[in-house]
Amino acid sequence: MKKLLLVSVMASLIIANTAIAQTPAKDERMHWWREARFGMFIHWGVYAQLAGVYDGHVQQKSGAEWIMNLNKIPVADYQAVAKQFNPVKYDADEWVRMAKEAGMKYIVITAKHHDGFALFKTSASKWNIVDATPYGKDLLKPLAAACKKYGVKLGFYYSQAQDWNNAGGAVSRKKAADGWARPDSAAIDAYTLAHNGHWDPAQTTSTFDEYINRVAVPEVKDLLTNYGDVAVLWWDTPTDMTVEDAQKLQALLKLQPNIITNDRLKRPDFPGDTKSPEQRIPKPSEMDGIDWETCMTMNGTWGYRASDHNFKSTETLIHNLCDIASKGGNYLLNVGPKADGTFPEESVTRLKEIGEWMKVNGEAIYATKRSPLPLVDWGRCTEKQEGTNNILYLEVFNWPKDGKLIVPAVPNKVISAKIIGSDKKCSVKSQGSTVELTLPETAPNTYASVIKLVVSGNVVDATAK
Ligand code: H79
Repeated sequence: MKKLLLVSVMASLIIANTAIAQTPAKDERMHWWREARFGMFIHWGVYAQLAGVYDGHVQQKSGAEWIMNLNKIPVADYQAVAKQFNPVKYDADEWVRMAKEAGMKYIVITAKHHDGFALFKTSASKWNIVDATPYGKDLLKPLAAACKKYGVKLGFYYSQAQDWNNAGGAVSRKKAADGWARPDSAAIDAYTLAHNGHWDPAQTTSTFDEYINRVAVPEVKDLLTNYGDVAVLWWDTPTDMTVEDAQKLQALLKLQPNIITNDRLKRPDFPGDTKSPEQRIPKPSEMDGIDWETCMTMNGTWGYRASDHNFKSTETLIHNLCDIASKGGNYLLNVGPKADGTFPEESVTRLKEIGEWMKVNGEAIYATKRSPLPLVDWGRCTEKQEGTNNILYLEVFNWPKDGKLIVPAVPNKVISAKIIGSDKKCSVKSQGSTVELTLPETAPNTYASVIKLVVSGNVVDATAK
């Protein structure tokens, strides 16, 4: 047992060292990402055509990008859906402009999700936008061009292991969360149990190893070769991956020496650069000294589900962004475009409103560091160094009714206090290590009002550890 452990520790050291030898220092690679704080996730593919409806059944819950697996749709039937996928209204320039105006600094798009459908031309498989749909054009090429034009970084999500259409791909065995099952579900259930999750014989005409060599490796090579700079490779669900499989994919990353990857290639030997909490914001102490990014849906699904209008409010989304920044993380906020190539109306409105807030208050988010303050009940705090001074951005969610805002654990001399985007006065009184601000009666911003407090010297970290 001890020997095994030693071998595995040595193996991870070798892996880590190779990564360091091939790429610039991590701090250098991570620089833009640590300043960016806010990005757009895009989940798009053939599932958008179904929009959460299969065979008359309307998916009531969760991810519509899982519809093929949840409903055990036969491979041939799912591939027939692609014959209708024709996103003639797709305008990559418009998408990137919307991300940019929302204040997002990078985009990560599902180049291939678990259904195996490639949004790009590849010779590794016919199951791609050019060969399998009437649209017939690469979707990532114009996106890469628009990202370059607007100075937005482009990243690719790639489901390296799960692939429900390309033979040999892995399958995670899941049932519909809303309890629905096909009439033949008992037989299908038995079949999936006996076939490592696969429900269609067409999925097993090849081995997982062959799938990695035939599909995943060449497709990732295509992605890292044909689209200019790729800022992020976002792996997902390492189902059935071996260390050897992961090494083959990891080796391709040298094609993009500055690329940043998450921790989902294969656990635990391939930690990547960033941790990736999904649909949750970690506790302040959980991610100390770690680069992390919370990915989250605006409603209840990643891929477009026509019946889901249950969107988070703009206020919640802005509060989430502040919360994440105050804990030192990034927010990767999802949009699930429709099959015609347009964003859902609810997403467009929210992106616009977030953008208006960011235009005024963005300095409280970009290039800031986690809060040095203990938890406060009025909102969140981010921090930035400015020469020998320290800027505390106080994002006030609950505007004080009595006009007094208490900032604890700041014994430093206060240099100035200003409400961002407002001419109204804000006076300051320091008492020991407490700063008391006297604020105007009403909050200047409906979502979160930011006060920029400049103090002399460093604010000592007083967060609960
Ligand atoms: O791409 C998004 C998800 O589809 C993917 N990761 C994010 C970024 C993901 N793959 N697997 N998982 C998340 C974990 C498993 C989730 C499941 Fe379910 C629970 C599958 C079936 C039940 C969520 C709920 C997806 C479908 C229903």
